[in-house]
Amino acid sequence: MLTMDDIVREGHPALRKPAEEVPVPLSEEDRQTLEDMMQFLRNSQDPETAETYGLRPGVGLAAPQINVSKNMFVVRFAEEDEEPIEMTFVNPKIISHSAETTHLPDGEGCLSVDRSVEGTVPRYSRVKVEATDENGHSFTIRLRGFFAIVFQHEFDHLNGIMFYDRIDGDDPYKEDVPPALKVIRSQDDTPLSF
Ligand code: SB7
Ligand code: NI
Repeated sequence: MLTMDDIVREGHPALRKPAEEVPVPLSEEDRQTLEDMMQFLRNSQDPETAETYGLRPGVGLAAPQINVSKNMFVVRFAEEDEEPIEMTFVNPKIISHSAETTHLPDGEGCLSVDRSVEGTVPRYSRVKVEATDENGHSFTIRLRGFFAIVFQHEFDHLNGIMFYDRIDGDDPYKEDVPPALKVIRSQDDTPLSF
């Protein structure tokens, strides 16, 4: 089982290195790594298990954070009174994003960062993503709200970007600056109907 000891912290080169494409179909080892990562999120979100093993709760985990330099991450979170959403993204690509930007009012944190960093982390409000799941099936999904923000935080890890890189050094609470993102098509400002 993965614990906080498996998570690399700021200063570790794995967090700054662009990750490698994952061969599809996934190897048994890569599938197991993803399962271990998802189990870490489940454990970290269970107050009792988190307390027992000293886990910080997390809604996402990217492979470079456990020193596996591969383009894959897992996300898990629950909206009030709903079953948690669990999703695995392998070789994700951002096809398009909204013009509109957003941010979390209380800023962001990271399991690889053992301090709080204040400031606005600009994110796109909506992203359209193409990726492969743990079974090697490709899918396209449009994300908005908190999910879109978490996706962009994890996607950044695959490119060696930390959330605080996106905070303006001179004006940490500056808003509405479009975040630089690698996009494979173009800007898509069509409203989403879901
Ligand atoms: C706040 C927290 C996260 C994403 C977006 C906003 C995830 C924190 C856990 N991670 O360090 C995952 O990379
Ligand atoms: Ni992080």
